[in-house]
Formats: sequence, C-alpha cells, structure tokens
Amino acid sequence: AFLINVLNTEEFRKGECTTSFIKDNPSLFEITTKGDKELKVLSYIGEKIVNETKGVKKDFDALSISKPRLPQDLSGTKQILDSKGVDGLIKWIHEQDKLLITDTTMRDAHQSLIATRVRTIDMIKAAKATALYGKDFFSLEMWGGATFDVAYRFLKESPWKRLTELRRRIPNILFQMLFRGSNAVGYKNYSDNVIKEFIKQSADSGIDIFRIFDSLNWLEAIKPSIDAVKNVGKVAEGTMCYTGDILDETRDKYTLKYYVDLAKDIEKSGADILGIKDMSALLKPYAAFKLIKALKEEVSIPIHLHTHDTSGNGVAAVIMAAQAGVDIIDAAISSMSGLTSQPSMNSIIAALEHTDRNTKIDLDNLEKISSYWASLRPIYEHFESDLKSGTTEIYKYEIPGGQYSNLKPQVDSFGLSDKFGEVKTMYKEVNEMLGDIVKVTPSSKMVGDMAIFMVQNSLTKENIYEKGKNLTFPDSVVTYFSGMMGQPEGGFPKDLQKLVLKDEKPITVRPGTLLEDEDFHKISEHLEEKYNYKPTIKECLSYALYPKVYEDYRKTLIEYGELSYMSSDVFFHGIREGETCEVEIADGKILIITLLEIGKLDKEGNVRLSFEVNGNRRDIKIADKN
Ligand code: 3PY
Ligand code: ZN
Repeated sequence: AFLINVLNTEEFRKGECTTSFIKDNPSLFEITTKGDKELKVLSYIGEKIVNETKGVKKDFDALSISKPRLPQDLSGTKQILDSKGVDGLIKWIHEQDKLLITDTTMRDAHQSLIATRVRTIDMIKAAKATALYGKDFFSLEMWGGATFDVAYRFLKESPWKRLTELRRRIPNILFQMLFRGSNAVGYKNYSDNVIKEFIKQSADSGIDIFRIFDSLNWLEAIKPSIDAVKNVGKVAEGTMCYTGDILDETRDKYTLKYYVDLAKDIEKSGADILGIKDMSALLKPYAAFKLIKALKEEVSIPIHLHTHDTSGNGVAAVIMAAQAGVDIIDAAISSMSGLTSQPSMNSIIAALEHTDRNTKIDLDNLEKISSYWASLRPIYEHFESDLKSGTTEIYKYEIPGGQYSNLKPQVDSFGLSDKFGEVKTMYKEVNEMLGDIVKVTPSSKMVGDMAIFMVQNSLTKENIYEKGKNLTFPDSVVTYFSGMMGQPEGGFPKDLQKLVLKDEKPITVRPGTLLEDEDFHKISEHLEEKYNYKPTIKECLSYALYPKVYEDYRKTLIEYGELSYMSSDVFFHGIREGETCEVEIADGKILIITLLEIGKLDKEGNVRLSFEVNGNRRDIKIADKN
C-alpha cells in the first residue's frame, strides 16, 4: 500500500523526486485498505487522542495477577448444583453453619463504584485466581443489572461473550445474575417471550442463580421470571427490595409485617431462595437482626442478603444478619468494597473467624485478588464519584448505590452542576409526592429523572399542578404513570397521574399480558440485511432489549473492529507520544503500535498522527471535533 501511494504521487510519476521526497510527503504513510483491521485500531486510538486525551496519559501499572493452573478436582457449589440439582443445593445450604458469601466484585461493586465500566478483559485476568482463591465462595454475582446495557453502550463489547469467557475459566463457583423481573436487564417491561428466552439463553451460557426483583416489589411482575427459571432447572432467587426503616415506628408503609407477608408470598410463588435487596443501604444493623430473625421464623427457604455500604454501616448490618441466622450474604473483595459498593468481604470474614459463622475462607489468598483489583482502579479513576467517606445522608435520600454515584454526572450533563444538593432534596420530595415508593432500577431512575426535571423547570410540589399542565414530562415518568413499569404499593397519586398522562389512560394489569410477542425471526432478518451477518438468538435478544444501543454497537464494530482485546489503559486513555502498546486483534494477531508524533491541526481541521505498527510507519488523519 505504501508503494501504491508512492506510485500515485505526481512528483514520483514525473521523476522529480529529491532526497527529501519521503519527508515532504507524509501522506505516503496514509495507508487505507478496506476492512483493514490495523487501520480500525489506529482510528480508535487516534479518535481517543485527538478528541479526548490530547496525548496526555498517566503512568498505569496494573498488577498482573497470577493465573494459577486449576487442579483437576477443583470443585465447589457449581458441582453441587450440577450433580444434585436445585433441591440438593438448597439442602446443602441448610446444612451449613458457616455464613455463605456471594462475591459481587464483577457486577454490583463496579456498577456502584465506577459506573459499571469494568471491561471483560480485566475480569478474565482475575478469573482463574478467583476460581482458585475463591473456591469456597457460594457464588459470584458477575452479570446482569446494568452490566448488560453498559457492556454494549459504553464498552463496545458483548455481555454474552463475557459470560461464556468467565464460565470457561471458573468451572467451580455458581454464577449469579441480577434480573429485573419483567424489565429483564432493561428499563421497561418486555414481552413475556423475551423474558423467557433471555432466561433460557443466560442459563445455557452459564448463569445458575437468577436474583429476580421488581422495582416496585410487585410480585405479579416477578412470578413469570420465577416460572421461567424453574423451567430451565436453575435457581430462582425471588427477591424483595428493602426500603424505609422497620425500626422507625412512625413509618407505617414498609413495616416488618409488610416484608414478612411479601416474603411468604415469594416463597409461595416457587422461589428456591429468598433474596433481600437493600440497594440503598437503608437496612440498619439492628433492623437487619430484627428482619432476618422474623423471616427465619416465617419462611423455610434459605435467605440471601444483599446490602451496600453507603452509610458506613454495611459490615455491621451483615454481622447482625449473620447473628440472626441469614444463610448467604453479598460482599465485595476489599479493594472494590465500601462506600456505594458492598461491604468488604475481607472485613466480614475476619470478623467471623473463631465464631460459629466462620466462613473458612482464606484471607491471605483473598488479598492476592484484592491487590489486583486495587492496581486496576487507577485506570478507571475517571469514573469514580466524589464520595470519599460513608454518608448517613443516604438514610434521608434513599438513593440506590449505583444511582448515587451516577447521579452527579447525570445532573452535570443537564448543566445543573451547582444544583446537586437541590436535586438530592428533590429526589426525596418526589418520593413523597409519589406516595413513598420502592426506588430501584428502573423506578429509581424515574424518580431521579423527575427530580432533575423539577429542578430544571423550577417546579415545586405546590406549583407543579399549575405549571406542569403544559409540560411534557420525561419518558420514564410517563412510562411509570401509565402503568408500564407495574403497579406500586398503595397505587398512584391520581392528581399527579392525570397531570403527567394528560389524556392517556393508564393500565392496571401486568404489561406483559398486553404486549405482543417479539418476533425474533423478523429481528434476525433485519440485522442480517442491515449488517450483513447472521445474528445468533442471543444477539436478537440484545436487539429486542435495546434496539438502538445494539445497532450502535454493531456500527462501532464496523468502524473500529473488535475492541474487547485492547488493554484498558489504551481503551480509555489512548497512548502518548513515544509510547508503545500491544493490541491484540480478534484473530489473535498482535499489533505492536508506537505513537511517533501527534501533528498540528491542519487547515481542514484534521490532525495527522504518525504511528509505527509492527515496524512499519503508518499515518492517519483524524478530524478534531473540539
Ligand atoms: C440494578 O438493577 O442494576 C441494580 O443494581 C439495582 O440496585
Ligand atoms: Zn446492589
């Protein structure tokens, strides 16, 4: 290609080349061939540099973690499920005195601390060490929730591939996912055939336990997912979300009785495990004791507690729950724990040593995994929130961990940077206006959207009925009031519903009973025609969940190729002048890339970048969009 460029040069054709011919003609190195993987990689790195980093990059030295050879006989909870079935696993749980632990590091921990951005490649590096050093974990929550959407939307990688790659390397620990009931891993209710097929495909790819919740604690929306999980022979963790404060007798909506009744209904619906999802870290230590004690008396399936550490009381809540007899708890590896994430697994393990709930997990081994994650965090630092210490403010605002760390950037993106405090106060007020609802994805997002909308439009709970008449409310708010997110405990406030919906009539049944089945065949044809490839059923499902996000991902693949093998320091920060990096392209081929020079902005608004790739000079031009 270089020769073709030379041959096409006028000076060369006229035989007028001088010794400075190459130096005077940098465009000779602009080598473009269609479908060129190398060019795609350079374009990605070039875009990063010209339009984001300007070549400025810190030194990152993420630790390489040992990739131990796994012993042939390595066996854990996965083998119990596979050999004894769901009932055998549940029996085994009941027989344990030790507190069982779910490691959330690869899902909720990074969702809550660093905006869900941890890439598959970084999880793969820790996979074998996790299999070995975490061999006594009950499960790994490593999929679902926001990770599915973010993988496509921001990381430009396939969440399905993440699941299969991790499953291949971690054969011994149960895999667990967070499933939003009828909202699947999305933000609205989907057709029943999408829910069923998603569960089937996830189970086929390696998910063993489905933690199923509904963002309004509406059991109707949870039941079809429990049935679908049972149909594929996996473990259904029917889950209730915790809100309010059962210790506060002045609050009479979400009382101990409310939770005990709901738990019994979840058990009756066929759930194998009862999940308690304390997404906003509101379950105070003594409330945890009281709740678990009562539930242990009233339900017979094992109880699995999920909490966050936003208030700083997370470890205490878990220890009190352990004291009251909880079977399984969620925690994150210490360097990925605390604040909006889960409480520290290492601290919990240490606290329980020499007690009858001793977890028997080796802390020195865990430290090796923890050091790896600690060394990785600087690469993701720009996604961290400003929160430096736990805050009891969370008891007032009731904002879920993941949303708390995301709300600030969302508020900033609306140009309301100086109004973060007002938005948080408004979040609380909106919750009151709605009649005190459960706030977790997607209902929490709706409350956040509404709070931002109110601050933006100077609305208050008094003036909204007058000022809001001619306003179009955010989509999520309209979806909520139309009943498409389900039915809240205590119903909708009628005045507000009328104001938001105007003439639209709300539904009162489960949306899935009204939605037509998704036509996967049609989706497949559409994708094949537009992108010239044969999609799998998994890819059709991804499209059914978020058509635009999925299509944008396909377009990125066309433009930049498969980026999932690129190391994260390059993916997020590009490279700087003089730096050499190795980039693996899909077929295992390695490109050794050095950035020789970042050129000046030319008259057309482009910047020339000169690289050396596997020993050959190659230049590209990137439009400066700033
Ligand atoms: C999710 O739904 O992604 C959550 O983690 C909610 O807490
Ligand atoms: Zn959570």
